[in-house]
Amino acid sequence: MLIRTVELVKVTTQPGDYPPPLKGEVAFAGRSNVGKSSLLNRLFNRKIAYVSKNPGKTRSINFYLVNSEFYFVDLPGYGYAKVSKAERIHWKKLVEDYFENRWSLQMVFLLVDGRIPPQENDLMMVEWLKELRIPFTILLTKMDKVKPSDRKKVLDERKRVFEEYGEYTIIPTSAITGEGIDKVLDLIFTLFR
Ligand SMILES: Nc1nc2c(ncn2[C@@H]2O[C@H](COP(=O)(O)OP(=O)(O)OP(=O)(O)O)[C@@H](O)[C@H]2O)c(=O)[nH]1
Ligand SMILES: [Mg+2]
Repeated sequence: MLIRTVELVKVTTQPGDYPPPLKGEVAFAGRSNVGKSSLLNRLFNRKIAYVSKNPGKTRSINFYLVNSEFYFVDLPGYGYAKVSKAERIHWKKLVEDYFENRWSLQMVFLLVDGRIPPQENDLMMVEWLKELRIPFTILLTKMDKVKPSDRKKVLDERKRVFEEYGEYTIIPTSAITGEGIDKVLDLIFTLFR
């Protein structure tokens, strides 16, 4: 299945303020600056999600309508140090409501920076998703920055860390080279079929 049309149909900062559920929905979560918006653009094959060198750009939940049938949802990033306590609390409320009440959510793609070991807040996300029984897949981002000679070691190490939590699919990706993009799209369209 191909992505034919993409439209940003809803930007929300209010818990519960979502568009009507459709045939399928997946969401993209991860630390600020991990590359969520860039990966979405690559999946969509167009520059529609806002990308910046400064972290903390996506503060809202952004719903992208794909092929008039499905949503790909860009979640606000976590772990950005320069965010106030009030904003952190708001983030938690917003994402918590989405995770707990959005019954049409089928899978979360948890983006983790492939260049560095998973951080404490990444592992907290894993715990949280497990607790909520939301199926998730781990996407290692920015793999173009991992030296080919380190690649095997990096992949083995990441696998070892996440295996402590359960059996999860881990897909290495890059918004630059397009690595992993077809795998992610295949997985999504298998879910939506
Ligand atoms: N080398 C490399 N850089 C990337 C990749 N993906 C994203 N970046 C860069 O990382 C920075 C952050 O990318 P975004 O896509 O805005 O990250 P985000 O997760 O949406 O960030 P927030 O919206 O702040 O949560 C930008 O400078 C991107 O160009 C990648 O696959 N490879
Ligand atoms: Mg973003």
